[in-house]
Amino acid sequence: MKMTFRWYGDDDPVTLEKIRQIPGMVGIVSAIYDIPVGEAWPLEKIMELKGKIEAHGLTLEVIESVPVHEDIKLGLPTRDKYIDNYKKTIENLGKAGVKVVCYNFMPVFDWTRSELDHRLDDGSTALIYDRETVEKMNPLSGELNLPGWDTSYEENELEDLLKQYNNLSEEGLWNNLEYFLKEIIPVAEESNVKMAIHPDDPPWSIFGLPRIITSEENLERFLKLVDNSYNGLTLCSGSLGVSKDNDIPRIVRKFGKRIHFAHMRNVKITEDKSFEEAAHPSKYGSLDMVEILRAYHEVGFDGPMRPDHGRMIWGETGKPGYGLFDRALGATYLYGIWETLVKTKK
Ligand code: CS2
Ligand code: MN
Repeated sequence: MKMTFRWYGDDDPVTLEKIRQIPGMVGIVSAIYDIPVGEAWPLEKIMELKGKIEAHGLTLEVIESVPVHEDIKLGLPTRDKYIDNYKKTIENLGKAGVKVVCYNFMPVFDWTRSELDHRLDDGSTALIYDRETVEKMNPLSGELNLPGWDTSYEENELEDLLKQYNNLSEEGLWNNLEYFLKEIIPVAEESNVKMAIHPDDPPWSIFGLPRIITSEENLERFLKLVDNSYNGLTLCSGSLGVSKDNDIPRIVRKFGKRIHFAHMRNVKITEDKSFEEAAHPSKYGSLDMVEILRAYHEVGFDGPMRPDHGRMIWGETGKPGYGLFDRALGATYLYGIWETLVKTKK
């Protein structure tokens, strides 16, 4: 396992200098943030990113994410142009030596929460998801703005986009995903870049939009769409783990070699379809983090792993879920468990 950390580029207050000082840290997960969704990423820009990271004694392990244009998810005739650009990006990433690309196939909205700074008993703040609040929310009102959401929509653009999804069922989304995979996976194999889809977060439909990367059964269906190891998973414990039906250690053991990237996050299920993000240690949430890591160890996982969202602690402010302190604590906690597993191996 290689311990990695997400870095949002030059504007991130969590600098590479700081990340480098986290014990056990070897790699960076990042992206190029100033290229509009759908355009190809030039090799020079990728090399520039890689150079910056390496100058700090770290390696560029994963690109998270190369976003998928909505026309691809919608299956519009214009998708082929965007798929060609996506292939070009994969080729360029391969040329730069990037081995893993994380992406997701969630219509319109990436990860969603109802509150970004919910105060927990210990005085820290965390991201939470309350089913009733989200059900009452109007995604067009702009009342919530999440770090993963595309905010570049012009007036009415978002509304029109949501309308286009009215006629798309889950099966329609599956078809569009299959079309996309059949195009890109051969290029990924050729470029030696492993594609790793991130599960939907939360793993159920929101705002009436279809979501399909949600369960063990659907992950299996996904992997069979193109049964090639370059078509793999980002296994995010926190995304899948908010549904009691998803047994994460079991999923890790089942899909083992098809998992190319591990996101470790603990979550506390507060009631059905409601949850709080918790500190990483098992005791604070609903997931058994040791069991999950034991499963990774058993399947011989040697890929990148990162602590996922953290709480805001010690007065830190910044991008919700992506401060330094709690994620650094998470990383060292995970690293400690891993060291124990390695050293006690019979
Ligand atoms: C989130 C997402 O759970 C997570 O890792 O922070 O933003 C995630 O990075 C994307 O959905 C991956 O495409
Ligand atoms: Mn994740």
